[in-house]
Amino acid sequence: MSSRRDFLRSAGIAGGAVAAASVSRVAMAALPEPVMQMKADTMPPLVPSTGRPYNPVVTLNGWTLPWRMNQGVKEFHLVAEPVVREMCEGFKAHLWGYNGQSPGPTIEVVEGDRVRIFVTNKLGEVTSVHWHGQRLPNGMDGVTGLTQPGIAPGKTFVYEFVARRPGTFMYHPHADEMVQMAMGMMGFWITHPKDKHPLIDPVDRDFVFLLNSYDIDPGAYTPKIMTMVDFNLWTWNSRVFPGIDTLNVRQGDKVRIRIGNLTMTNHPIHLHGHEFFITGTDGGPTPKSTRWPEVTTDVAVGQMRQLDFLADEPGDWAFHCHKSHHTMNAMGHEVPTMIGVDHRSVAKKITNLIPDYMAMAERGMHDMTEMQMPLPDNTAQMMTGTGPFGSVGMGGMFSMVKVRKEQKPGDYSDPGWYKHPPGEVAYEWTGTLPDPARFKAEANSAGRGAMPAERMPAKNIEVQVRKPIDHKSMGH
Ligand SMILES: [Cu+2]
Repeated sequence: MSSRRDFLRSAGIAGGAVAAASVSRVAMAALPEPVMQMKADTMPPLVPSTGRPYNPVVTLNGWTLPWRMNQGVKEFHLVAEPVVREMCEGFKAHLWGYNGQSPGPTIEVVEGDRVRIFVTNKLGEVTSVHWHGQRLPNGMDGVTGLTQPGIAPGKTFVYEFVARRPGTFMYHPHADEMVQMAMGMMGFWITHPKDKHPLIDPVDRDFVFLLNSYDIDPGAYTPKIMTMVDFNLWTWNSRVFPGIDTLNVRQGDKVRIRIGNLTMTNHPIHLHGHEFFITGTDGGPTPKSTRWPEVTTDVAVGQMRQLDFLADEPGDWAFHCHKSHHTMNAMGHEVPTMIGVDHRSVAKKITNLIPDYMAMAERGMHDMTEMQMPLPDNTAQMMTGTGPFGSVGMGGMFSMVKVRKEQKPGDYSDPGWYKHPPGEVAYEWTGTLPDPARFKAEANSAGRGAMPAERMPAKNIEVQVRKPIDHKSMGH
C-alpha cells in the first residue's frame, strides 16, 4: 500500500520532514526560466504585475528578480555562478554571484506570500542559500550539513516557505561561506506589509544596498579570499565610488534606505544635511518609543538597518561610511606616511635615475587625486570622483543623496550637480587677516597666565615619532 505521501518520501522529495529537496528531471522542465542581468546599472523599480500591490524598492546598482505566479505561489529562480562585476568604470572583478551579478537580484514579496525559490548551482563546489532573518521551517534555513545537504555543482534545489513577517532581509550561502561570501555571494530580500502597518510608514522612495568588502591587488581581478582584516575595496553592492549611483529624490519625499552588512567589520553610515530615524532592523520594525534622530548609524556585522527621513533640504548631500579608510579604493599597504617629510633632495637624486619619479604626499594625499599616476590596468583610482568644484578625494563607500524640487515623483534619474543659490557656497576670504589672539598661557609658558601654575607644563616637550618603514625608504 503506498500513498502519495509515501511515494514522495521514498523519492526523497517534499513533505514537512524533508526540506530543500533536489528537483527531478520532470520538474526541471517546468523550472521558471532564470532571468540574468549583464549590467551594473541601477534598474528601475519592478512594479508588481501579479499578487498584492506594493511600492517597490530600488536596488543601488542592482535590480529586482522577476517571478512567475504558479497557482498562487511566487516562483523565483536563482542561479549561483561566477560573474564579472564592474566595480567602477575601468575596473572589473571576477566574483561569484547570482544571475549574472554580485550581489544577486533583490527578491521582493508581500507578507503572507507563499514563495518557492529554485536555486541552481553553477559553481565548482557545493552551495546553499540561507534566508537571513526569516521565520521559516527549520529545513528551509539553508545551512549546509545542518538543515540540508549542500547543493552539488549542477544541481537545483527548491526552497519553499511563507514570508511570514514584513521587513528587511538578505540571503547568502551557508556553505564554504568564508570563500563564497568573500567572493560576493549575497542578495537583498524585502517583504512588504500586506496591509497598512502601524510601524511601517509608506514612503515615496525606498533604496536598498549591501555593504561588502574585497581584497583585490591592483591590476588583479580575483579577490584574495583568505583576507581577514586588510580589505582594500569597501563597496556598496560590489561597487566603489565613483561607480556607485546617486540616490535621487524629490524635495519633500519621505525616503527609506535599507542597508545590510556582510563585511567583517562595522560601518558607521553617515548622511549629511538631514536627520533620520532607525525604523527597522532585520528583526522587524522598531517600536516608535525606540526611535530618535541620528545622522550616523553603525551597521554591525550581519545586521540590517532601515533608516527613514524627510528629504526637505535641496542639494547634493554626501552619504558615506564614516570610517575614513572605507572611502578609499585599492591601495597597497606599503604606503608610508609622508606628511611633513621634505623629500625634495631625495626626489632630485631619484629623478636622475628615474625621470618619471614623482615625490608625493608630503603635504597630505589630496594631490594624489589629481595626479594621473600610472596604474596597472584594471585598477580603481585610490581616491577619486570629480564634483563640480574638483576632485572629491574619496572612493569606496561614498555616494550622494540628491534632493531636488523639480525631480518628478518616481523619477530616479540623476539630475546632475546641484545649482547653489547665489551666496550659498563657501568662498575664499580675500580681505586682511588679523593676527590671531592666542590664549595668554600659551603665549607666555614661562610666566603666569589664566591657568593655575601647577597645571602648566614645566617646559616644552617635543616628541619625534618615526614609523619603522621610514627607516628603509628614507635610508636612515
Ligand atoms: Cu565602513
